[in-house]
Amino acid sequence: MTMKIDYVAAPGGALRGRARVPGDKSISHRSVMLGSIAEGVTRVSGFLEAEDALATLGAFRQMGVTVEGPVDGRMTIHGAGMHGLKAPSEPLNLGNSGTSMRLLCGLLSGQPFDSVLTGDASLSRRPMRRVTEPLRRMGATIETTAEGTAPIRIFGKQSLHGIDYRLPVASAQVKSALLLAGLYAQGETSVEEPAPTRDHTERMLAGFGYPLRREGSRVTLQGGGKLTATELDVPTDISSAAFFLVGASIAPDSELVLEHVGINPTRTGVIDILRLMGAKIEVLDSRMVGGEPVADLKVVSRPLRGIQIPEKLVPLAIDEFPVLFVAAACAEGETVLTGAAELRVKESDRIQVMADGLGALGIDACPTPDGMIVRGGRIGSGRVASHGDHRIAMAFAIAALRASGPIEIDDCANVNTSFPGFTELARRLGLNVEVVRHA
Ligand code: SPQ
Repeated sequence: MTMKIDYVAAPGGALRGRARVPGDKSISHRSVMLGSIAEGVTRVSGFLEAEDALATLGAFRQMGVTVEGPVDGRMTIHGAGMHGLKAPSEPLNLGNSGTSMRLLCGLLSGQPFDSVLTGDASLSRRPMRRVTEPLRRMGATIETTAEGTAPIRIFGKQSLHGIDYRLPVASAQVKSALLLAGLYAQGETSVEEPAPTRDHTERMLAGFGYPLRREGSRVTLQGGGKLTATELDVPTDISSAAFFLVGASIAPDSELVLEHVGINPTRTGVIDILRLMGAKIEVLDSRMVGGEPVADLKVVSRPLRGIQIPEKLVPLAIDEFPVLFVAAACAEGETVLTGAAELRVKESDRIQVMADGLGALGIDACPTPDGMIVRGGRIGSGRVASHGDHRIAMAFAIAALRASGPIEIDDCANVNTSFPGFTELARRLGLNVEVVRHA
């Protein structure tokens, strides 16, 4: 019988001290993927040892790649080369991880063997046509269910050709899937995005010595090259740091320094949005680490005000909205989010689930088709459902810092997909959150 995990977060408290959150999830996935198809030995440090990145690692092990570790975030990948992956004998189960599934659709479309990708109930509901449709245009043979969801069956031995594709939605996962397929395609693959999205794939390909051209909103590569092994130091994940950036902003008397955080400009929308709301966040000691900008972030509590969130910041903060809605609930006045319909197709429908949870805690949160209107108020006590979504679970734990009574959060086991040790770290910094296990 599997154990269920709930959280009970006690009201009040302040966040103080210094902390290092775990490694960046997006970069960790990509380190395994590119390290596995590179020539030579890639050494990785700072790897995120959480379920999502470990699902990617497990998939490459099933395809014959030898990896030592990870131990304390250190891992050695013995690259199999562009054409060295082996046919997996069983379906590749990617758990809860959309990034693993979508990026692998691209990479596996170019292999000489067949493969099947599966996931948990949440991943099996998420839309996959956004990757399978352009991959078919590149010559891939790839099947989904009639609803366009997993399981996904990819037929190997297809000859791929490059395409020139404009993304209909701003998505780093679709862009990355097409670039990974493009490595195996004849000719050039170009992807143009309607708004900037995280560019870790492009940066890391360059780090592995693979030439690519970036012109404005378009990135282009030529198939048939090779990747050369390298050393990678994964920064800590700004999407995990975000919980504490909001927590320390809303809890009076807080002062926190978060160390070695990735501040790639395609990920820092959360800092910009919080600053527009009046937060005090300082970026200290900015430096480059392995092709990615990194800094220490100092945050001190400040009263927040409601804002209209600029739509251009939405893709740059896409995973931070659950906790940004908590910031909005603590702000003076109304916060309005538009242009964020993508939130409805994440691990849960993050608009509806957050509106329901905030509503249960007495906050006026009105969901709209592509966003939410949140009126700041007094957060009450109550029970909320995370729907198995890691970011919802952590967001409501943070909300307790300003609640009038305890907040009980259902179904929090998936916090381990992105942030192992969240409750321990939160307690050390001053948030009193307990884990309750039951059958
Ligand atoms: O991997 P998964 O499940 O899709 O994870 C999420 C998250 O909240 O951790 C989204 F639910 O992050 C995505 C992010 O939303 C990770 C990602 C990436 O690494 O390329 C890109 C974003 O998704 P998208 O659909 O906008 O490309």
